[in-house]
Amino acid sequence: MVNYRNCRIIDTVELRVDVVNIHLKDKPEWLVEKNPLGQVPVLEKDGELVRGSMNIIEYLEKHHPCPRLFPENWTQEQQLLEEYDKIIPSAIHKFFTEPDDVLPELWENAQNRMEPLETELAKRATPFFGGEDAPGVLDLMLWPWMELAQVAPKLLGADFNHLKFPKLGSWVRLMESQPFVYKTTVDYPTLLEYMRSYRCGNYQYDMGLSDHC
Ligand SMILES: N[C@@H](CCC(=O)N[C@@H](CS)C(=O)NCC(=O)O)C(=O)O
Repeated sequence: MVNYRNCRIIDTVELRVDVVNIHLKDKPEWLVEKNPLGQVPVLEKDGELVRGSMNIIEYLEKHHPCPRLFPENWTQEQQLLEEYDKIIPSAIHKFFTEPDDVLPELWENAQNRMEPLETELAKRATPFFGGEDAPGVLDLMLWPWMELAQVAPKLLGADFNHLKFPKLGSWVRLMESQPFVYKTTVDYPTLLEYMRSYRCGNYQYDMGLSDHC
């Protein structure tokens, strides 16, 4: 039982998993047996339960060390990820729930929160957060939020601002072209439709799932 974020990691590690998608507004009773918090993701392997996306990545790194997910400077990267996790997801989540009239303000706020990502990419001077050639764990963990950030501004008739975020914009294009992304991703129009339906209280958790995990 995995979620959106971990699907990309699992595809990168090239593991075979049986994915059980959960309707989070109509959860099966057995979910709390797997995770008392009633949350996804949970990975179950030979009776062992691993809960939470970071714990799952650590588990995969330990049991499937090839390809290596964690860079040498993982502690430093982890701090950065924790920092981003405090500001980016909460800004994006609001687009699912907040009324139309506050959307422009929300987008302004979300863009402000993305500025550290642009600065970090400029500082690193590499196409990926993980370096020159391939995405690292930071790229993988940030992507789901940045993917939603491509769609969220469309709710207010705007677009992701590539002029304001040139490095992040190039990174988005590069990430879109990664096989593990397009193999596990729902296309932007479907994602937008999902966001719109969620905003109306119509929770379409199965939307776009036929070809993806
Ligand atoms: N920090 C946790 C967050 C887990 C989480 O918030 N999961 C959400 C879905 S992305 C969930 O299960 N929400 C349903 C609920 O809380 O009832 C992680 O990264 O695994």
